Amino acid sequence: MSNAGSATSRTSGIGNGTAAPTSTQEFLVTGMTCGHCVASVKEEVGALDGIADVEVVLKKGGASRVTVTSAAPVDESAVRAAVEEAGYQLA
Ligand SMILES: [Cu+2]
Repeated sequence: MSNAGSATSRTSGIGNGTAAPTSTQEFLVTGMTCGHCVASVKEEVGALDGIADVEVVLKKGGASRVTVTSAAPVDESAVRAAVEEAGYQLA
């Protein structure tokens, strides 16, 4: 698996090496305007394999921050597809 990610995704290192299997990635999503948008994105992204949690900080008319927590890093292309399925775009 390659790490051909983007500047908007990263794997968190909580500072103590190998113990924590949890990956946190952030994505910026445009086009969201309300709680329904947030719910749609959470539902679609949350349905991806291995996703433990999806947090969305809504920014109306801008790029909303979507934080994805999972056991292992998730392919950006999978997140992009899920976001587009919900009707929005990765910034
Ligand atoms: Cu909405």
